[in-house]
Amino acid sequence: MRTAVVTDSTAYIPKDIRNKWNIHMIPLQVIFGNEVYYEEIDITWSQFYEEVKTKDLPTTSQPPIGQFVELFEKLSKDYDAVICVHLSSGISGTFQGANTASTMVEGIAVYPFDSEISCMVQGFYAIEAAKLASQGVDANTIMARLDELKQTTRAYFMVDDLMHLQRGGRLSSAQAFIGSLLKVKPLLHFENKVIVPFEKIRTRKKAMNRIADLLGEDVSSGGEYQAVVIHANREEEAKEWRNELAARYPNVEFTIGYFGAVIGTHLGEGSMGMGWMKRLDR
Ligand code: MYR
Repeated sequence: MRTAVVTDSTAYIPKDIRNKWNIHMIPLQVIFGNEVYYEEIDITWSQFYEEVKTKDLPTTSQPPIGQFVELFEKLSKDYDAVICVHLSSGISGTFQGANTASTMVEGIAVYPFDSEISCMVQGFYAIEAAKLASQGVDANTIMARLDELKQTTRAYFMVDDLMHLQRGGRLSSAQAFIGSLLKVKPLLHFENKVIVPFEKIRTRKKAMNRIADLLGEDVSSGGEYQAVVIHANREEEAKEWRNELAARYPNVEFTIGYFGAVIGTHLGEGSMGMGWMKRLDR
């Protein structure tokens, strides 16, 4: 069985890695007034954080169904199946779009996977899927392995200004609780596919230390982990943090990722987070 792997742009997998593992990418859109940009194609993360300095705040949009149908039809010429790994269905209609498109194509079996997260943590799933597909592992087995990985996945992040999440309607919590968070740096995470506050923490440094401790709890249970430090235009700070983390957890493989244009629209510049998952035993 020949299985293709598709993900969306919010996985923020660098192009050379996508090319290496033959991962196809469908872009989401970031919209400034009448100008529509396909992120990762028309606009990089660094260009995006420059643009928002001078323009009205943008909005975002999931890919149109036709884009999925077109890609699936193209892939059906060379593949029997396609696994498509998407950002959490609780924050975007992208996963649902892939589902709908799957009913509109023939000659290829489509397996949409709800990563229940986003950014490079979603990217880790796509890369693992692509590695397995390149070994000839069938699509059902790959989906089962991705579900296994989900049990070991965690991610926490903080924002500088909750306004962005509130404005986009992506913070799921009682209004009163959100009000009480405005004076602190709440640590956020995903629960049942949506973003909820995890803990109230007063300073950025304390929040980063808390995330590092949470990683430590998981790592101490054994197994090999991969982790990604994710930043919104704070590359130097992310590198410093990664170096501290790598010294503290020498058995974890760390990479640096970013909150690109679409996710950056909803989190705002200065956001920082980390996600991790166990490596598959092969
Ligand atoms: C759309 O318009 O469909 C895209 C909506 C994206 C919402 C993004 C909300 C923030 C996600 C934070 C991810 C953090 C991962 C570690």
